[in-house]
Amino acid sequence: MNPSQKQQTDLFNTMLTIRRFEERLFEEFYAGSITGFVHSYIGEEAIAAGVMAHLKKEDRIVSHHRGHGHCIAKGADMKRMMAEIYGKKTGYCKGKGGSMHIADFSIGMLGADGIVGAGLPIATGAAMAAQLERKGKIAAVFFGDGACQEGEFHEALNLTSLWKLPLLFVCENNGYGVNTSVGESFAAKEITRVPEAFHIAHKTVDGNDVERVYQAAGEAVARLRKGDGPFFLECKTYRWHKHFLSDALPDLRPKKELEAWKKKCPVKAYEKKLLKRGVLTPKKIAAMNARIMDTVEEANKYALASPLPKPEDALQDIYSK
Ligand SMILES: Cc1ncc(C[n+]2csc(CCOP(=O)(O)OP(=O)(O)O)c2C)c(N)n1
Ligand SMILES: [Mg+2]
Repeated sequence: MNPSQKQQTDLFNTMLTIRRFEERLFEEFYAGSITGFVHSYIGEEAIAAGVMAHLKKEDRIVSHHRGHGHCIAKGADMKRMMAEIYGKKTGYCKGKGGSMHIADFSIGMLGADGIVGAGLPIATGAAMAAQLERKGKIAAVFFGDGACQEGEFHEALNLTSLWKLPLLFVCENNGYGVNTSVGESFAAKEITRVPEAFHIAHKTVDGNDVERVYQAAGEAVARLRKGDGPFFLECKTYRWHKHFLSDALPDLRPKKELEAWKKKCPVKAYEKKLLKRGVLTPKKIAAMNARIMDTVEEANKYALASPLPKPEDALQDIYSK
């Protein structure tokens, strides 16, 4: 299923929005306005854009520690996202969650998680709820290659396969968990051998090619909505920045490898393709970029001007005391 011209423009717009949002965030982070953890999604934008293009507002997703792209693509409010990352009271979790805990149930974004693999059982539950609700809803879970080494991964594969739950597994295989490569840490070598053992249909695509992701996700979502059980989509990609912005550990990945992947920038590559096809023009791209920059700037100003939560509110809105 090929995207229409409007869908092509939307895919590009989503990727560019994620890129500009994070670039602005980095400026503030390095200027010292933001503290704590920020894991960058730059380089992996095509996955969130290509998958989310097939999800409805009521479909539920679960993200992971590198989750800004998923939030934006699912339609989260950028002001509340930015405020949360700044730790401000106007943020999605009133400033108590930060970058790794942005959730918006009203758009089906069930949240992100700092615990590697912890989103998988939550998403399994969301898929079970969708099955019980019988309204054709599905769930999707985003996780890294590193999460495939966790017990929850195998539990989620087992239960979703046994009970034919409508869960789309989206493995964002960027080749590394922090500085450890998949080859050094994963005995099965090819991740898809594992869902295969659980009789789960799967596909591996170039995660930097948004149309490849879009097509594969489209086929997967159609199967899920028909009730054919879970689907495993592996997207091969690469993160451009070190594990998290303030990480004291140096980036030990080979420089040449990073440079080669940067040449495969998902945003630039698609821009080139859409210009060649005549779907976009330099003028239209400039206008889109200006619109996105304005929205990002507005979100940043909102976050900067927002108050911090009060110390006496520390025990409010939490699940246990
Ligand atoms: C259960 C658990 N183990 C270890 C960590 C520390 N940790 C945080 S992110 C990460 C790497 C995760 O790699 P991957 O799942 O491939 O995601 P990526 O960062 O590459 O996007 C590790 C080991 C953690 N947060 N939770
Ligand atoms: Mg990884």
